[in-house]
Amino acid sequence: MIRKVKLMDDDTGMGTSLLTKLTMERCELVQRGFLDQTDCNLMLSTLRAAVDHHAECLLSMPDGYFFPHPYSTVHGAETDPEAFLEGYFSMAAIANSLSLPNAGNIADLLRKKVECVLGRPLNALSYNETHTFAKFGLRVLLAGKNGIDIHCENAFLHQLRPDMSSWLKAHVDIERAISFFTILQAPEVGGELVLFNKTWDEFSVKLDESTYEERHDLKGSLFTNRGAAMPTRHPYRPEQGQAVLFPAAQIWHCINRIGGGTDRVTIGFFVAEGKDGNHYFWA
Ligand SMILES: O=C(O)CCC(=O)C(=O)O
Repeated sequence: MIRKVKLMDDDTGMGTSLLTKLTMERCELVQRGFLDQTDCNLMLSTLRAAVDHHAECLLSMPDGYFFPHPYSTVHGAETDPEAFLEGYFSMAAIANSLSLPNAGNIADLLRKKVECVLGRPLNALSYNETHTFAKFGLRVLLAGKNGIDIHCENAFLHQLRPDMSSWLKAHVDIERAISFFTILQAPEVGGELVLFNKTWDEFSVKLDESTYEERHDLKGSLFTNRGAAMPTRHPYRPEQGQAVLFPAAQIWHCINRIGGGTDRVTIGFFVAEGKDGNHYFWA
């Protein structure tokens, strides 16, 4: 069960204790004004130009697109898994190199701001110490579409390439990863992050064993069809510049349908403690 404790601005910079609350006590943090309007708009225009210029790095879906491809797409079912793995890291390198006009590297800027919130340094994650994972993911959810399926990150770990998932498990506490995202553009209606009172530990259903309809049913047929009680939901209304941190590996969650005429645009990454005691981030 989720301990329903919502942390607010005053809880930032608490270092280890905030990370403990997020990972072990399964709290969430919502911080307003993490980015100001100027930062949001500058990131939006820079990233829109990058998306147009590097269309090959887009992962298009019926409800929106991600840039670059998220690590979760590196699974074992590709016809040429080696080329696919290299493809992921070359797209990651393109995103990692993007800079804002006169304001520096986007990934560095976000990392530094999240380090201030968490009170801990964050290190980029490098696969086999040679290939750096993407340091952020841009997620554009289209107006009038369905948002993001009900999921928790642990529900698709089994789909990753076996060598990548065993590497991740050996290097970071991936099963207790937290997600950070900030809202660059809020929709007029909908687009809430919805946290269910269900965790992976108590309800472990693999995502590829569920239907699209179940994964978009906020009433929770994903849970009730498998004998679990009707879930309760905690929605968080999106606001431009707001940052959200929550235990995404464990807590079942989704992004509600995007109403109105404005796309929902976020940028974020995952954070987990490394087996060496440092903290790492990737997308
Ligand atoms: O709104 C976002 O950027 C993604 C939220 C989410 O589903 C996640 O972080 O796992």
